[in-house]
Amino acid sequence: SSGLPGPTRHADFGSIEDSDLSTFERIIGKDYVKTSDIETFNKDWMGWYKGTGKCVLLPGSTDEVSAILKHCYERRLAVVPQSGNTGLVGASIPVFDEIVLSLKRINKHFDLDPSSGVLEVDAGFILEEIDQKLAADGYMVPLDLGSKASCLIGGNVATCAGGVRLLRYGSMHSNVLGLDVVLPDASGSVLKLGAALRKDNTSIHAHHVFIGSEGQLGIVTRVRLLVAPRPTSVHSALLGLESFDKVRQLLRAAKTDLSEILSSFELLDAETMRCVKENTGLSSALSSQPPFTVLIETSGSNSDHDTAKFEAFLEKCIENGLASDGVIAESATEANYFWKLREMATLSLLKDGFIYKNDISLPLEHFYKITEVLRERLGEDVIRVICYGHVGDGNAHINITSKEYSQELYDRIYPFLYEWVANHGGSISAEHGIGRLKKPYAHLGKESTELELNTRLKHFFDPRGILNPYKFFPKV
Ligand code: FAD
Ligand code: 2HG
Ligand code: ZN
Repeated sequence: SSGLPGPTRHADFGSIEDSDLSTFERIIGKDYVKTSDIETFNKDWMGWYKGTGKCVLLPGSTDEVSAILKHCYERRLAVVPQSGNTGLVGASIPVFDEIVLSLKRINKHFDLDPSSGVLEVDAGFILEEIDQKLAADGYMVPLDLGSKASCLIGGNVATCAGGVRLLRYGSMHSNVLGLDVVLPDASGSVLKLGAALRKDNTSIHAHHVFIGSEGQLGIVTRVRLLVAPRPTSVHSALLGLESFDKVRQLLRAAKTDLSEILSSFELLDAETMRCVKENTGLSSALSSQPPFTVLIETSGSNSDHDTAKFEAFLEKCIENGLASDGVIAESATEANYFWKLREMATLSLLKDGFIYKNDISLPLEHFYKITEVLRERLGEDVIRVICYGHVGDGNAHINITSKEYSQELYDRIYPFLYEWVANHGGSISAEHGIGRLKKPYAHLGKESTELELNTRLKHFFDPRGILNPYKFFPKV
């Protein structure tokens, strides 16, 4: 719909017939087979893409997913798994008439072992809901994203979601201990991978293959997750810095001095702050307007200890000139305000019009350079080029906006930007994935042997190529 590059429908796929709908109604019940009012399932969060899916299925259990996939395999019907539909690479919606398989109703099983901190949970739980349920036992989910009120844990696994606390708790690969996965094969095989155990070296840990597989290898229906103790003492501060070199030095100092209590280190450049102010009215809590603002958070269990450590660190940063400005949150309300500024970066951009969204990893020595290069290259032809993100993990969100989609601008940004990133030792997708958006560039910076392995894995798990076609992994 936006003019972004698009594929053609695979000729060997079947088309949904009345007999298929009857089969689905037998498996999951008439109420959960939807063929009308399904527009929202066909539109991605960004509004870049619009699918023409004609049918949405809402199964309530792993067995129902298995029966659906068995039938789809027999009939070569293509299927798109969909969770919260908050993905940012156009991967969670149909391209043509693929069936949407929504995981929303698979949200009954929730079993926490409070002594080990291992949670076994159905894939259809909303991330924030899991977090709230865990609070009663003094735990929390070890990931936090701006989309937490809508995304589902199965979607987080399928995208290998990162977020604002990866720096402290590690990626989904660190915390997912096992998965139940349904395959799109002749029998709709149900794999029970890994265990509800922190340690288990009795197999090849195959669940990791499905983490970040973007719904193209199997459907995740249950997750075994290591959850984190909920901190009782959390502190946040905003610091202003005059150069990106100082941001790098500050990160190094925070890792050394704050050490085990450091839980977040997020960047907002001056253009991001301007965008948030112009488009939402929210002003920075800093009194100055420095080129870079860093949001630092600490989490621990002893407020006196953490406060002393944090304040000493912040004082030192001001005294030695690393930071030119700083403000500590004096209350939870103030801390929430700092986080709102950070989360609003994504939402504030929507007001500009069309967004060329980029989620890249770069070695810190090159981290900010590409933002400057793009500003120079695109000049007045764009509304803005802004950079924010998880600088503590080397992850930059560079967003470029224009009033509406322009093919000419697209061609000036891509492949230039992604080639620059690959040539500087970076990744063209740090955490959002490849999906449909980045498929034309997925080979950049990758060895052909790795791309071939992806293709072989796709064929192994999805022999007819019916699961989430036209995206990241090619059909064989
Ligand atoms: P969906 O968007 O529904 O699906 C995403 C992909 O996973 C699709 O390919 C889909 O087919 C597949 N899929 C979904 N469920 C399953 C399943 N059960 N089994 C197999 N495949 C499945 N991402 C980050 O990494 N870090 C962030 O900080 C972050 N912040 C965000 C902030 C905002 C405001 C928004 C809108 C998005 C943000 N995202 C972020 C992107 C997005 O929220 C994540 O990618 C999230 O993990 C997607 O989860 P979802 O439930 O919405 O999945
Ligand atoms: C974030 O970190 C999300 O806020 C979204 O990953 C990034 O808006 C973006 O580009
Ligand atoms: Zn992010």
